[in-house]
Amino acid sequence: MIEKPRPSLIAQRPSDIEHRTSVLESDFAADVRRDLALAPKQLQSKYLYDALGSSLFEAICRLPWYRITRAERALLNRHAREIVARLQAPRLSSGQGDESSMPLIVELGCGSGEKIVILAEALQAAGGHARVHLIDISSQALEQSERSLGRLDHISVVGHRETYEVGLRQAALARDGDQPMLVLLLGSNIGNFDMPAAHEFLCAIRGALAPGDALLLGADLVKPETELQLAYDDPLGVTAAFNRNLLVRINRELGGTFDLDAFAHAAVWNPAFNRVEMHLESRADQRVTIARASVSVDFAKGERIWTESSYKYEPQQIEEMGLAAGFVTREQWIDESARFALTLFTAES
Ligand code: AVJ
Repeated sequence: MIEKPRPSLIAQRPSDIEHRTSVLESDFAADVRRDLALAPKQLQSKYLYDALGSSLFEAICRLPWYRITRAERALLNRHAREIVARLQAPRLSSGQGDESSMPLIVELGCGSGEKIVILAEALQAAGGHARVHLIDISSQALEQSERSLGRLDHISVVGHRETYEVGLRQAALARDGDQPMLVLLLGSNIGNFDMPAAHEFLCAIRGALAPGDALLLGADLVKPETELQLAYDDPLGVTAAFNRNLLVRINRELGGTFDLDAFAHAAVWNPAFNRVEMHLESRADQRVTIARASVSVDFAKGERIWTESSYKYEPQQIEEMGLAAGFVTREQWIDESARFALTLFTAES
């Protein structure tokens, strides 16, 4: 089985920030061109999140069959005080708590910002202050998160419209000295990475942290296939719209000629890899041209474009992934009904 290519790093110095939008856009054409030439054909899942795609994802989060968001929200509500208490405790490494050093909270893939608001409110209720850095590929998601956090006192907010890797690097640069840091990787966003890439990414997070800092990881667990099918191919067709919108985006932004009726949404549970795969399946032999990616692509009837992987985990496996990247588990909270785990790690020296 061929693995999806790892999300590429965008070469970028801090002085390039004013160009970052155009960098992201020219990447889209180059990535589409490259990934549709692979066998099997692929498209990177990060491109699902244009403005409409982000709204469709928000709708998915409200579907009764997609339980990740609600399960995670319930766990966060229940344990927010414990989580933020860790931020206010004296640093393990320094041995001395400096009350003037504000904790830095970094959320990778903040989406609508609903989750970080729960933690920020708990921090505020405990009399704490924080600097929050939000990283998301979607400008709509960033604006929404900034707005909801902006209502809170004692919380400063900086947004980065970036890939995780670049955003994490930028946020880590903003850290001063002895500031305690908490990184949030929630919603099972880690599930989009294949195992080697997930390891590499957790190592990159660990590299941005100091001993005693924390990582809060939300990850969906392996569950019966029928439940996964309903979660990723819902009866209302919202997930199908979310997937097929990628073709709408290519048509609009890159001058593509995809006929939407000629591609069907497919969600496939791959038990060998413990992942749900989303594909777009060609309903006919056809040729598609994408002008601004300078490419023509032939599809056979039944041929698929692989657009996303959503890995599912065993609780123990999540701990092992953390351990392999230099973390130890402090707590693991599990919603047994939805089969979802929230794991709080700390960075070890
Ligand atoms: C936001 C990547 C965690 O994989 O479950 C929802 C995206 N895809 N339905 C996931 C998604 C199809 C979601 N993540």
